[in-house]
Amino acid sequence: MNELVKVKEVINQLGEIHLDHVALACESLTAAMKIYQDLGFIFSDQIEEIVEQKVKVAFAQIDVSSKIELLEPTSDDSPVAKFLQQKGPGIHHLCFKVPDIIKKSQELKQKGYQLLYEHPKVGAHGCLVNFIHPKSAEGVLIELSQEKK
Ligand code: CMX
Repeated sequence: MNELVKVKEVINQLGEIHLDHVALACESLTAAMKIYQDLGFIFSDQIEEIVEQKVKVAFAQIDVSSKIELLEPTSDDSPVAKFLQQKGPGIHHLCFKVPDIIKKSQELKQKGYQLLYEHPKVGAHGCLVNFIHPKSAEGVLIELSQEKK
């Protein structure tokens, strides 16, 4: 089987959901960025503030569709500040890109998952986002994100 056929087979198995980013909570974006820059990753020039989530974020592409997102809290009552106090820096959440966040949230609610928001909110890059509470996902905070249209 040649490489192109293998790649097409994998793409067919992926369906309509894929990993968008792995988010890492840190005390300082600058210090955390250095680690991944030393590994060879390149961050987009822009550090974005997501006012709604009380964080500053920096992204580096890790493959054709996925990124690392570094998260630094902008205030003491940010969910990321609370996470850092409880657990220290480390992996904070996984984010999966979905084509229709309202449809996906409804499906998941019907299956008994606890979604954080009744309606999606605006996240990084203007995407619509919602989260599955870690208590209903085996201890992992899962973000769902839909590209802005
Ligand atoms: N991953 C795994 N477990 C987590 C967690 C995380 N990121 N955040 C909290 N928890 C755990 C806590 O350790 C705690 O566990 P125990 O009860 O066993 O001690 C439990 O979940 C409850 O945590 P809490 O902080 O006391 O509870 P809250 O309900 O106040 O907050 C959460 C948890 C997930 C609702 C809150 O962090 C939140 O709203 N997160 C979503 C928003 C967010 O994280 N925004 C930043 C990302 C921005 C972006 O990328 O767009």
